[in-house]
Amino acid sequence: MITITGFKWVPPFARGLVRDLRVRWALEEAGLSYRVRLIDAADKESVEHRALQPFGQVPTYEEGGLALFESGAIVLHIGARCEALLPADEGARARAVTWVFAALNTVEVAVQQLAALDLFYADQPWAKSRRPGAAAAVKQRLAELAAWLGDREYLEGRFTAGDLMMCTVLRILRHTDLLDAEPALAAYKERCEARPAFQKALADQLASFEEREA
Ligand SMILES: N[C@@H](CCC(=O)N[C@@H](CS)C(=O)NCC(=O)O)C(=O)O
Repeated sequence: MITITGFKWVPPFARGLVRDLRVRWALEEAGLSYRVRLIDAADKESVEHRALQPFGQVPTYEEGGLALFESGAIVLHIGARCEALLPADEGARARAVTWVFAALNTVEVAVQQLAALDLFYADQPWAKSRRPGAAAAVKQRLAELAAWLGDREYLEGRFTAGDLMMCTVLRILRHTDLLDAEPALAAYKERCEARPAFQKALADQLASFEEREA
């Protein structure tokens, strides 16, 4: 049985964004059954959790004797068992992997810097002065991504793990209006979110928070 980790509770601004969503979504696309171990702030500092995730974060993935961390690595591992995530054709597969890295290493870097300023440090004077530059960097990445997407439905024409990852990165911008400037990109994000596997993953993540508050 596959076991992944998520958080027992996060503040409302983070719900639906916690990165176990990526893993849940990939597992749903792959039709693999799994259980979710929900952890709290104390658990994430435990020796047991640090052995799974050296940085004390979620998600993690365990199956048999294998333990993985980093959402990108986990999604690619699941993708190896799911043609909907990683195409069988070698070249198409390499392109899908390329987009996973682009999402995490080129787009998320800019998006996360802005999100950190807005969501964690908004009241700090240094954050206020850095925000215009951070927003400009995101706008540039969004424009570049939109230019690539053009009239494609997905980054490589068909849905892949690259779209899964890119969609979850774009979702981090939901507290801003930056995606409004790129309607094709907003529509692309919504197309990815309309997938039944995403809907199930999101509903399950949100349900675990709601259950705790009921
Ligand atoms: N690069 C990691 C980032 C994981 C990450 O940032 N996880 C957040 C939740 S979305 C977390 O655990 N934050 C708590 C912490 O960093 O202490 C991945 O993609 O798995």
